Amino acid sequence: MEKFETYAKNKTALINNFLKDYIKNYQGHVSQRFGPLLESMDYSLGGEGKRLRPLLIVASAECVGIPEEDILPAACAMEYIHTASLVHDDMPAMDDDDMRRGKPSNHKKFGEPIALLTGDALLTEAFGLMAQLQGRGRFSTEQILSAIELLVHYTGVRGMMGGQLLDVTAEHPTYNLPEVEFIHIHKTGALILGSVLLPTRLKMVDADLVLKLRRYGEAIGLAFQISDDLLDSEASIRYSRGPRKKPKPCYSHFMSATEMRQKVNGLVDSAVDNVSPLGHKAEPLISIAEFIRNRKS
Ligand code: GRG
Repeated sequence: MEKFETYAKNKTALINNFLKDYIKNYQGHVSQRFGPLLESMDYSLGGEGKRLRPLLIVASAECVGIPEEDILPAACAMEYIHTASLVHDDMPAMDDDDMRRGKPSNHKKFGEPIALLTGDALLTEAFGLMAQLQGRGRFSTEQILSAIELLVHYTGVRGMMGGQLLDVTAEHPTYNLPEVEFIHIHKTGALILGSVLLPTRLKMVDADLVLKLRRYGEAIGLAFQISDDLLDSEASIRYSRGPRKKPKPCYSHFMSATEMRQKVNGLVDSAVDNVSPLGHKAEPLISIAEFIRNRKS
């Protein structure tokens, strides 16, 4: 089976080229006066991002039979949304983090007003990228609208933003493990599950395949955030983000590192079991799940 490193290296290069070209194209077409906003978007899109969500979209597309060149606008739209959430999450009103992707967080570099606009612009332009699916002649308008509806579902009130609301308003003395899990499933799991499911809106696929992908996406979505908590709890300084300033609802308040590791292993096993019957088409998804099991960053 192709290892995650090889798979990720090839596909990440494609994704990064698309992201760069998109900004470059903008730079040539908008007033120079808007340059600082594009520079700030480009800054946050760059750095040490793993591109996990676009990689999942490309891998899931492969599983349902959509070529990577056709799905790239949607994969990059998801990275725009994820990056928007990181920029806003780092701001003093939220997590107040000084570092992101191995460099100063957006507001530290550009100031709060530009950081706020950068998140807004990335979120908005993501839907412009989704509209680019139309130009390729491969997807129907109904399919594209259905993919946009899915993106709204997993990004908005019912997904990441709802989860973030609970995350920032959690009362630490009262929250418990089911509540932390509920927050994780929405705050982090939603975009991951949405990434796995998005290609199923762009191609006719049978319900059993959608169910297998859903179970895979739910399992790795939660596993990813638990592994994030695990990495946080084991590190004196968090990978590419620096020390945490504000307490957060997290698994390490309720479980030992060994228990968290067991939980991650159980979820990854279940994710792999769900897509293994799909054969070699599911190999990229399996290698991503194994990356989540073993990740150090
Ligand atoms: C403006 C779109 C938008 C959202 C506002 C701030 C917010 C609502 C949501 C924040 C959600 C959030 C940051 C959840 C944490 C998810 C998480 C584990 C991020 C780290 O993901 P990685 O490790 O990061 O994939 P890289 O940098 O590798 O992409």
